[in-house]
Amino acid sequence: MDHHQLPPTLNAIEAPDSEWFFPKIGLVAIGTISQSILGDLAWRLPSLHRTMAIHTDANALRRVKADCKLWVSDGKAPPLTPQASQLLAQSLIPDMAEAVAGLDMVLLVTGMGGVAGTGIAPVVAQVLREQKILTLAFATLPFNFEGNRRHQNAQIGLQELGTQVNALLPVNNSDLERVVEENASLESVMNHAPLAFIQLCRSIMNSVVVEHSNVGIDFEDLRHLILGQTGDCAFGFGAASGVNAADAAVNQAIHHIFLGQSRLQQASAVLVAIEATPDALSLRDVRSIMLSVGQQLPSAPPVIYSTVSATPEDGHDFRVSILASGIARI
Ligand SMILES: Nc1nc2c(ncn2[C@@H]2O[C@H](COP(=O)(O)OP(=O)(O)OP(=O)(O)O)[C@@H](O)[C@H]2O)c(=O)[nH]1
Ligand SMILES: [Mg+2]
Repeated sequence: MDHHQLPPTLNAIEAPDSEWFFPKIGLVAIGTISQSILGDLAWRLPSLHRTMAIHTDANALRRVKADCKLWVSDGKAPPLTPQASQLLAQSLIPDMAEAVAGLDMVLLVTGMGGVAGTGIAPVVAQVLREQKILTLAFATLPFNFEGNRRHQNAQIGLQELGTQVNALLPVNNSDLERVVEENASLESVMNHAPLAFIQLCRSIMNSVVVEHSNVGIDFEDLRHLILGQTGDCAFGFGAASGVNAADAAVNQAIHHIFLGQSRLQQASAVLVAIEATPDALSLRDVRSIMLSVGQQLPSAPPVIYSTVSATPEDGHDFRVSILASGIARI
């Protein structure tokens, strides 16, 4: 044998398939928002292990597609307050625990301010925390025109939810009025933020499931560094094609209404997820995107990035999502 040639076993990396870690990710949608999330948005996520819908409204639950559905009810009258739905939810903790068992991460989606999501989401989050399942919660806050009562309930619900989850990503529905056209359909307005969240998760999931990415994210980094910060999260995104697409996309993301430069500047950790068509992605683009984000971060917090070579779903050449954590509540 040529002495330069090592015996094959010395160079071989012993990594049987069973030792690869592919996190099992579930999506739990609570209340009315489950209609849009589980209607046609969640299927855009790759490698979703389980979907679950939870609601007080049996008819609404019948209409959604989910691996598992939980009706929060005493079988008589529907609960009329968030407190009443919370009490009912508490009696279903064993069912919730069974439904989420074995998952490594959950994307929990709800709308705050009504009866179902506000009361039930903190209970689900508590179950997830007890099982040490990494939880990223996305919660919408009511439009301004929905009235004070709803806003007060929403703030209470958000507060309760925030203490139970690893990371909370609130989005103000009123901000939508500034990003969508005045005469856009109600459905497209309502879907805008949940869709953006799903697309953010798609980028993240493509990055933690190694086979889809060229620069991936370590699941433990996601758990401890990005989603483990004290404070809330915010995200922004941008998409562009053609000349200077990378710069255009990152600038849109930095200035996106859900994120806003001022919130990005407060971040104590940042994740930048880049999706681009394989022939559009160059090292120069990645460097330029990272420099643009870095310039917004005076205290130089840790920044993780991932790149996925795959045409973004909306057909653009580039999609950049920025998730900032450790920021003050909206
Ligand atoms: N952007 C967006 N916001 C939603 C959607 N569904 C609900 N919301 C918001 O979430 C808040 C709570 O939703 P509700 O339907 O009032 O509450 P619920 O949790 O379903 O409970 P109920 O009072 O039983 O209907 C609403 O005030 C809306 O602002 C949605 O699909 N998209
Ligand atoms: Mg509702």
